[in-house]
Amino acid sequence: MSKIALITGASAGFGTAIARRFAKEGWTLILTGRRQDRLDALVEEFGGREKAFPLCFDIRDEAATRAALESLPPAFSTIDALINNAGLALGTGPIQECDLDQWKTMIDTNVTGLVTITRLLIDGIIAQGGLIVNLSSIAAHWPNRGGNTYAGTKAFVRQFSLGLRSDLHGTGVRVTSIEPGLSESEFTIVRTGGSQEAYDKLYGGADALQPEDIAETIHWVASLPAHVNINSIEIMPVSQSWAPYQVHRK
Ligand code: 8X3
Repeated sequence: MSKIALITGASAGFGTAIARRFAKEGWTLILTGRRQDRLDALVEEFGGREKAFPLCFDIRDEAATRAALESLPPAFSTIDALINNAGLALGTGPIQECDLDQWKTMIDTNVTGLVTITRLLIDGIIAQGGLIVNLSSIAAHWPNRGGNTYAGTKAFVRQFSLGLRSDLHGTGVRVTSIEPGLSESEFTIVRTGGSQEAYDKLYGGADALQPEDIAETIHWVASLPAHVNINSIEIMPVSQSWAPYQVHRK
């Protein structure tokens, strides 16, 4: 019987690429997201509802998350891998210019949504001796201007992942924090409120990471022998590195 992976945020970017990579290796998938049409198209692509099951809900909504998981058919009830990919960045400005509602949306999605679905699925994952992969970011380690709340949510994701490992000691469950840098996906369009100009400015000539690079990494993590746990992986495109400290002079 093929293994089952639940991928959150499967309707775009990293999530879609991860779904395609796992489907290629014969995994059965549960695809979550907010856009039913995109989920349905993926289900079709992967061979119909025996291979992939769509769950359309907003991960910020606990009741909707519970109801969606409870609606899973029996054939999809044993989840071997939870890929917590759903998340977003909103805004690039400094703290004194930020919109508080955007911050709350990031916290509700990247932090509250992630811990909620993890808590709801953890007993099943333990029973399967399964795997949890959480999408963090290089922003979890390296402060950058305009990162503020987004970076904070991703630092949470990394530390939550390491904490899960400690708590799940002895269960056989594996947990990995994936920490990508500059990556080309819908992420930036969302972050900049749909600005193609900002997208082109960020990615032009950068040869950024592609969703397929992240999907390949996560599939590698999942395919390692059961006794191997990758705690965290920080990944940048070759074109990205660090800058010096900034000093404000009078
Ligand atoms: C975002 C990473 O490099 O775009 O998670 O700031 S970067």
